[in-house]
Amino acid sequence: MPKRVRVYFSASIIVLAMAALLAGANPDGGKTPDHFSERLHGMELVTLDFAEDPGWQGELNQMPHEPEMVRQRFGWSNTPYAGGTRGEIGGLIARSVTPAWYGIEIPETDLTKRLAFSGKIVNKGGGGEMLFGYFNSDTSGWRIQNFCGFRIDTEEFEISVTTGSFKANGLQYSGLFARADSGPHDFAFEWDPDADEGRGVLRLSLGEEKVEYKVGEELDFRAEPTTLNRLGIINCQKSQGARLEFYIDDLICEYTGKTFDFSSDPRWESRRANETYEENVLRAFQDYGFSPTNFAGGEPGEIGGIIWRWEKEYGVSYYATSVKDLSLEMPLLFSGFINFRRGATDSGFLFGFFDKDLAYTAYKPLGFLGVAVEGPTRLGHYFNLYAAGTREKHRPGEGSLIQPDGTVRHFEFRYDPLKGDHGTASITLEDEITEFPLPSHVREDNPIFDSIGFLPFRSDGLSVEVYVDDLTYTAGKKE
Ligand SMILES: [Ca+2]
Ligand SMILES: [Ca+2]
Repeated sequence: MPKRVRVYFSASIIVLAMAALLAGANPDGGKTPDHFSERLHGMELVTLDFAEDPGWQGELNQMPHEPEMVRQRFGWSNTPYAGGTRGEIGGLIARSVTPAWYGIEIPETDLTKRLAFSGKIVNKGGGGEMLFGYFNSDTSGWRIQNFCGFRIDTEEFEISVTTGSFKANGLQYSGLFARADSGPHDFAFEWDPDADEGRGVLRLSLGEEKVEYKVGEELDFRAEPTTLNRLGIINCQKSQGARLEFYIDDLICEYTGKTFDFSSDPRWESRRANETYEENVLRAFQDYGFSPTNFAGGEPGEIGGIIWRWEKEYGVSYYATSVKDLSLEMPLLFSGFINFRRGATDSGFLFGFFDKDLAYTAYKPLGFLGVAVEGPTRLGHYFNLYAAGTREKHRPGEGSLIQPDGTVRHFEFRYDPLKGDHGTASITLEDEITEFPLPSHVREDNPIFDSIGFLPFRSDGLSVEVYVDDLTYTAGKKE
């Protein structure tokens, strides 16, 4: 991950921001009258800097667990499994959220260039998965940020590209490629940025099979910031799991023109590729709540952590504090700073006002008003409205995009009951404001909110790591 300067927000700046809000500052800079701030005068606002544990209530939010040992055993191997002469790369690779890789440095490149490599490969099975291709030594994640190559497991094969801005696309399929008993095979991978009228095509051949995939129907992947500086093997950074055994030989890196028969140890760089380490981020073990860290604000102490997607059957999971009978007839607000440190395809969370009794009565939470962070693979994660009455949810398709890049961002959620036909939510993320008129069915249900805080999304899936600090929220009506 590139180092970023952490913006240091002092308490006084927050007070000024609040003063501006109460004075009637508008998202558009105050050009139009905004009575929201006047209406807020009747409401009690609470601001927390989380310097100490605020004593919020939690259910299954922090689940003590033993770490699991991850044993990575991949790199150069003095074996002949992939079909070439003795000496190859590969071994046993385990899934874990913690990155492990083995690769060779290449001159920095991006997706405007043709990127290709070929060789021999054998998939010996075992149940895990691995990625091979061009990547960036400083990035991680699932899907891995800055990647161009393929992924194999024991059931499917995937060719894919992910930009530095977390936009991903690719093709998954099963068949000969994935079968552990079918190799070794010759393979050739290619990213052709000029094909399909410049939108970019991924190609792969393996043995007799050939596939081609057009990635750029909705997005110009070449125009997105992407930095690739290694070619090699990376573990799949999902939750922990079984190990895949595979080997690659007679590799040709077409980008540098180098060939490798691996007859002797090439001494490529590695990170945890031949180590045994403790993995604490384990699937379905929630670990969010008060945290003494300072990822999201200037002073230590914040709320958040690791939030897994979740099944109703696992029980109720939340971390929240009480608010006093808030409803959609009242102006509502929460704001603060957020650091979305790690995200994955098929991960997300909710933050906002909710009704504890209703939140878990349905597949998707009911009785909720706030923000959902979730999104489609090809674009990343949206910072989006999630509103639900007592009968059904309302989740519009688009909001601001938020990247899981470790940046501190300011956010504000306003709900104005008098704006639009049925009330309007305005969500600000940094300098981007999105307005969402509420649908009539949510307003008519008029859910009552007794809590504000974090809720996991359903259903079962992967995790995010996220922190919130210097939170201001509507806690009730003034007495
Ligand atoms: Ca060899
Ligand atoms: Ca703090």
